[in-house]
Amino acid sequence: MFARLFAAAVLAGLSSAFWAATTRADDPPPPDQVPLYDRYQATQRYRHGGQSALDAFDAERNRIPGADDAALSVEDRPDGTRNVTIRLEIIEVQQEVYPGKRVLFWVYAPLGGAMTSPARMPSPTIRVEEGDHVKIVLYNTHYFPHTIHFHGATLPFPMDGAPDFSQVAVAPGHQFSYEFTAKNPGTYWYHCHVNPSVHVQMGLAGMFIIEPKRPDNQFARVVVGAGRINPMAKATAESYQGEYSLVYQDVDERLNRIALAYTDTREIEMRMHRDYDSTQRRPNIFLLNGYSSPYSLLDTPILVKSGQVTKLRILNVGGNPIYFHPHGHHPILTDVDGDPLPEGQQYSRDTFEVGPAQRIDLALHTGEDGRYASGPGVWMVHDHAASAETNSGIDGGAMTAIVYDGFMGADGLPKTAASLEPMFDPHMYDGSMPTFDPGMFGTDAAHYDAGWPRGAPLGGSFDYPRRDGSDTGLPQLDLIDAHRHRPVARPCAERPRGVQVVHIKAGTRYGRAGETYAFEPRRIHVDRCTALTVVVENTDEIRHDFMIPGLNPMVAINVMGPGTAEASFVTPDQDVTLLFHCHVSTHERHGMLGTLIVGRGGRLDKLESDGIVLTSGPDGPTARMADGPSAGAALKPAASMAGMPEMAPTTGAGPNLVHGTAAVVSVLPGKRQIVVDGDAIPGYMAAMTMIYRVVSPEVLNGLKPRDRISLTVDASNNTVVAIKLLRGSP
Ligand SMILES: [Cu+2]
Repeated sequence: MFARLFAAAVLAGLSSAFWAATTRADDPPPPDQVPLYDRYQATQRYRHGGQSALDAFDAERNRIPGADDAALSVEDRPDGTRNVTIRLEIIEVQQEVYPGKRVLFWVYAPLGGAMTSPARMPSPTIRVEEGDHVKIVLYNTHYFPHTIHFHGATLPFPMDGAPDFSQVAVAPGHQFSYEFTAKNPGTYWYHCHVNPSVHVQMGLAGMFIIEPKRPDNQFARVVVGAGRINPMAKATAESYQGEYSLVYQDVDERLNRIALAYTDTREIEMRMHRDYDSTQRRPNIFLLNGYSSPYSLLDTPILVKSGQVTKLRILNVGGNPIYFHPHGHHPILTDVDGDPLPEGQQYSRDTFEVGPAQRIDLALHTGEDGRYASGPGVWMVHDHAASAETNSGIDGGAMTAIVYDGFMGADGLPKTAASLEPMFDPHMYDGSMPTFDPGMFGTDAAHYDAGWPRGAPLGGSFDYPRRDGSDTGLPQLDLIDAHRHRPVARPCAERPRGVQVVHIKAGTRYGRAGETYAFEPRRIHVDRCTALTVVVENTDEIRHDFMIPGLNPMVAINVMGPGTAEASFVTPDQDVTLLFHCHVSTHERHGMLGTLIVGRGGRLDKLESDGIVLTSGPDGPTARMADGPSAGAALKPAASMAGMPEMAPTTGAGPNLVHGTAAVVSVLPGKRQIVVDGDAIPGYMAAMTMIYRVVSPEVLNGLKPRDRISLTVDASNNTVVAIKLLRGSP
């Protein structure tokens, strides 16, 4: 059974010096030094093959960014087939689907690493080859039961993922392995089958592709999200020059809001599964590969050249049909629900209807052939259902474009007749911005609302559907808030005066009413300036990521259960109360946190004011203090702490500037915040998605999502003081 222990006191930044100093001999080496080849058996073709085999192999063995190495393994078998093991967990993500609109989703995600997860909408595109011995392990890290149903795939009954029918649904904290041999190449999908009218619509669905068998067929088995498939598997490359997976989904945001608005898991169950009536769902958001316009255009432009044929795999996850309409082109229908159509039954249309759960594969011919393709340009591709052409009723929707060679701009947006820049203004979608240039109506934006007649409507009053506009003020819960993770104390710099060991249990069995996951105990007393070993026993069959964010350097223990892992550090030489939590944000939100009281403890109010609410009720017993070895025997951690790079001062000191690079996720000038996918800043912060505060909104001027930036952070208060746009931004 898979039960890898992974323990490290992680300095934010994962500096290799720190790793070298604190990891034990049997610990894995730092992630950036792990050769990834061992996950695959290099084929003879790769060892002696040409460039294309090499490129394909490189793409296949690419690390899934943010995932644990165990998320995917591929092994050759003597009979020429392969064992493919994919480990998925369930993560709650908040995704900004169009400018200013953040929506909570549940997604399957490749097993995450320490403090990171490659989760996004839609759930990953999974690709296997005909004949593969597929094993997909579902780790239910979520607070509700879930399964995986491989829709359309031929597999044994116990693997059907139908709760109660073929299996007991996988309970929170547990795992289940779906094992089958991949048959019948084609485009399928997978989704949760527990309360599917809710769980599928929350995002628990992704594309599942079975590739035809070919010798030395190397391709990426797990594509995070969907979109461009590169490299193509061999059979596709025989007939096509490009390939895209296009996953459509409609969202009734009122459903998704429930999971964000409430924290008691009993209340979420009641409101989502009994109160919410899915027969009255009213989709207001329309996603292509997890985004709406204009982000969908940035995320999945269909890049083509004249004279090519591009394979489009289209899946409709939503509750209503989609009407796929590419401008200027008549693609040819080649496959329906995974089954290839005989040549004589293939046909072209300009609008394809795809019902819920259905898949179609299209051959998109590009160029100017006078019949199927109208020539180079930037051709809109959208769902022609009227509501699906909008973002909550305002022009937008599940839209992308066929972008010909030479029409893609350096900013990642196609070269269009007018600038697409205004589409990125959140005011466009909150109803506060006039649709057209006010000059057209003889006024300007400042006077637009003034002096209308506002008389009675002609023919008497009438009603019409209005956007409800109730979309402000959603908390951002799943992102890593730099402020909340700011250091409040640092280890004692002196030689520790004592040794303590604390044991913390983690798992579903420690949850109280309304919780799913919890630690026990939740309140731990330790002495000041003591060499402390924290032993985390995870009794679940999933991972927990114990973390003390306020300690500088941070302590994190990622432990796959059932199992035990530990880390050592020296407690601060001050009376302070530190929060510890599970870094899997869903676990923290629903109860998995506690306090480490150093000496007489200190105030926690600053941390609590950031949205963390400590669970009420009687606290558990204080930690059991083991009879530790003599002080001299356990000083290794202390010595390594002393060798740490200088960190941000805890209090009072002046600015301590650190520099890093990042990609912009979203810009929130009103809140003086920026959300970034940050690269690691050695000695300061690991690579992760972060919300930073900025010293002033002006710092954010001119920035837009996807810009590559360099940023200067005042580490003493985790505030961004300067941002520079990097050249060559996409
Ligand atoms: Cu956890």
